[in-house]
Amino acid sequence: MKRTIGIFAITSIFALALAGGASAKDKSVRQMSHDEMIKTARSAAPPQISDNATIMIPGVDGKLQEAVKGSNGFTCIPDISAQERPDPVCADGPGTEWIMSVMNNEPKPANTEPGVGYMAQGGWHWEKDGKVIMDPKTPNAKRVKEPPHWMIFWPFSAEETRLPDRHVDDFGTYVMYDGTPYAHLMIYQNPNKLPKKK
Ligand SMILES: [Cu+2]
Repeated sequence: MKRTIGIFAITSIFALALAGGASAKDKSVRQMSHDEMIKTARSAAPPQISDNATIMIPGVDGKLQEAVKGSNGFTCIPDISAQERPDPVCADGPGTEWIMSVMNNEPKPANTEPGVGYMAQGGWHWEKDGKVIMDPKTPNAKRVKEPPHWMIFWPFSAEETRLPDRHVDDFGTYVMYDGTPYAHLMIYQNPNKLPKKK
């Protein structure tokens, strides 16, 4: 997951979409119906998690609001990066605190214990010199589409864990945003295709 541009950006993009009309090719969240947004949000995680999750979707003002009340402590959101292809996420309680901190541009995440998050449709991030960076406005930042993955939200250290601080091609497990309060573990394995437990 990348650092998002925040609620204000989502709001203004939403307004732009309304003014400019929808492109037929890519269906971003702002062009979706209420039900399509819910379906997209749920697609981030396996059904045993997303079926009973709380669903938050952007209202007309762009701000997230609860569309479905869940029962398992997970929350799913249809889009976090406001790109042309949505990147839905489902996360548990601490994971959702982490995501909300990113979206609100807080200096550090609010979760006090590790959280888990699923992005089975992949996500977006920005890189410079091979390393993932938090600010998409960094000069010469390159946008990268992430494959399906899941995450553990805790400030892992690449040095202490001996894990890399960047991905190789579309594979690997690595510490994203290493050395920052938003460091977290990225696991490039499709959470919707995990082997069944025996
Ligand atoms: Cu990430």
